[in-house]
Amino acid sequence: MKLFKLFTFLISSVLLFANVSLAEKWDMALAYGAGNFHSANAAEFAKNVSEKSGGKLTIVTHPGGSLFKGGEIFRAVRTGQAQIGERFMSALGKEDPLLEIDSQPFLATSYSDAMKLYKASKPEIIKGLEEKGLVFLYAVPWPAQGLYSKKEINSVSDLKGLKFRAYNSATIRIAELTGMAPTKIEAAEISQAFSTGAVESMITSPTTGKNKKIWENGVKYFYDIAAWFPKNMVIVHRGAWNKLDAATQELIMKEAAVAERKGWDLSKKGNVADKKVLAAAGMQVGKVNSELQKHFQEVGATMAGEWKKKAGSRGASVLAAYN
Ligand code: PCA
Repeated sequence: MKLFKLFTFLISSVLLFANVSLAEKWDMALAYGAGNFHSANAAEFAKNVSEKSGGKLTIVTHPGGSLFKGGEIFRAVRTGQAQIGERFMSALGKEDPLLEIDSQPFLATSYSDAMKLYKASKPEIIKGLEEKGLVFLYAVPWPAQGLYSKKEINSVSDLKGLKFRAYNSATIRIAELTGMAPTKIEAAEISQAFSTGAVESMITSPTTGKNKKIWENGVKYFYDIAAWFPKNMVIVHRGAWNKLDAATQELIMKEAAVAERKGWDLSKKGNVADKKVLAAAGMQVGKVNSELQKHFQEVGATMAGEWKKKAGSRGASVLAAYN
């Protein structure tokens, strides 16, 4: 026993002296399929960090919810079950209302406004995550959100009673204020929900419709409302982060900035290209008419008021910085 203790003491002294930190391996939980641009971008980020860290850190990606499902990832990273993960920010409004600022309808309706809103909200969001023991790395938006429907929508009354797939509190609220019947369903279950008839409409990006081949489930219409650009964020467990040396931490932040830039570019490209894919697959791709546009704008105004109440003075100062 004494000999063993002496041995471990000697080994750790040598390692300390040589400044060798033991190699770390991180599991990166991703909710969306490997073919999704967010997942592909994360895979490239992981590969770059792994290759450049000189063997100090290997990041292994687990796309398609194979390690943790979308709804579990935030908790998994918070508790350190996964060292790193990506999560749809606006599904976390109960954790912090600031995280759902990017799903408020008509607050930011272009990529440049979405970037402005991101910059204005980022410091408060990072602070909120830090208080929960998380390190924020980067965030990338989905393309503009539009309305999918099995049947043609020409008026607000056409929407009444529709079984609607929601992905966060904001889309649930839109459904309620419109008279639709919302059910919260993660992206992984979209195809099944439409094919079984559990839902018949949803609001999401052309990219998600494309990835799910939504036209194969009887969805014929896509209306480009383009009222918000919700983001995914990549976060790290603080304990895992603290095990890395400063150079590796610096490398991660550098590669995160690269991934963020690439991700925004990929999103912009998908915003144009993926609508074409929907149309080429035989879907009707267009805009909502002026009555519907007005309706969604009114819904957005109501929600803006509600969100301000929830987000309090932190929300107000972010909105002031944005405007
Ligand atoms: N796709 C994801 C989130 C936003 C988007 O465009 C989804 O539908 O769940």
